[in-house]
Amino acid sequence: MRLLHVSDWHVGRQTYRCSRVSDHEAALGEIVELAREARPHLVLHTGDVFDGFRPGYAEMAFAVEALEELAALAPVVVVAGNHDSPALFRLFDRLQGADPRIRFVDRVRPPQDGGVLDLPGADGEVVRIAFLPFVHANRMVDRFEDATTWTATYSERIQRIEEELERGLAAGYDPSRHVLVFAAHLYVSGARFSGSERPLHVSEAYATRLQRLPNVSYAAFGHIHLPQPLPRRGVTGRYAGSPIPLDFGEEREQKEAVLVEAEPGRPAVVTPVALGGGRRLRTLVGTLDEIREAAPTVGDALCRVTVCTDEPVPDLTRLVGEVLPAATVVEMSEDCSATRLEVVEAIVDDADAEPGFSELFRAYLAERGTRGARANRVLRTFETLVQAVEAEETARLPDLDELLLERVRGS
Ligand SMILES: [Mn+2]
Repeated sequence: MRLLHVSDWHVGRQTYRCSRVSDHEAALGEIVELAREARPHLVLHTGDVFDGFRPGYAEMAFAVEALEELAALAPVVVVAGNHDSPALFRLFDRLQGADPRIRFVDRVRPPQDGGVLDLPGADGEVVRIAFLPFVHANRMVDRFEDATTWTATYSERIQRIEEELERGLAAGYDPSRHVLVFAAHLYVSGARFSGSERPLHVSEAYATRLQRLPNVSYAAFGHIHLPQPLPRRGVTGRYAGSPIPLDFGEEREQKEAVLVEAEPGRPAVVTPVALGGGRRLRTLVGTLDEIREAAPTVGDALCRVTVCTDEPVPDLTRLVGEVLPAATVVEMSEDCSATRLEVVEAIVDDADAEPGFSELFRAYLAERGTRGARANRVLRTFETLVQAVEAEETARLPDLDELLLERVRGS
């Protein structure tokens, strides 16, 4: 049998408030095209269909349409990720009726209650899949646990669930007929991140081991956005990763979907298939001339741009737009040497003393600069204000109007 494994679509995602609809259209179009060519017997989505817990109607329609296009080619099973709403998945599942073409697995269930499913493969084969949707650390998985295990670590609890699912996979297992698959939305310790995963949900508290992963032909994992094999020798499985780069941490990642050829009693053959993944993301830092030189390689990428200047340049946003005509600039900043404090003197006499407001502000300006006005004037004004507050008097800032004007001209 042939399996198409996809994951982490994050439909509805914005990058720096820039819609990613066109990128999702391109990437999901590629996935549907790949399914048309490869003719899988099953499509498995390992979670985070949506970016938000309450997706908008347009996003729901968009994702469901993509799943329907896949379902026209093969049955589809979707496992809930940490970004997905289990309640919404339950509702979607209910609307499918008794013999659904698209199944939504909302949460961890015991094997006999939907935790393990038998689906038809090719030539009388049976694809037997165990599901491990995302488990929040603070939720009870009551049907798996008695009260004595509530204090176990997340990893230990997941291990118990995996053991239970393994018993379900093994019940009546026929090596000449059954292909075993494990589908999870889970962080496995040792996997490399993209940086766009929700930080808490890839923290050490959520790290699990693959010690007790059921012995399956293929383990389909979601949650980590960088496509990669599972971090353990002897386990055949992959994180399919997200189909588009979701954030600037993923600039250089090759996105993919995974095709798996599996036969009963044989190791699976796993083939990652490269996806174009919509527009690329680029971070550009340099002088305007350097950015102009890089322009041919930038194309229609989403860009984060830092322009290095000697003096504040008015109208910089327009100038950058002119040198990168096809790009979408989602963030623009100016690194201007005149607005940075060049010399940071050690003013603190007593090394153990806490730094005062002036020292902290000076350090901030030295690091971040200002948005146009000269740094020394900004620092002087700030110090005048601090002194006025300390002396409980009204500050006189004869300089302020001029300073604001300078800032306006500068930006
Ligand atoms: Mn995700």
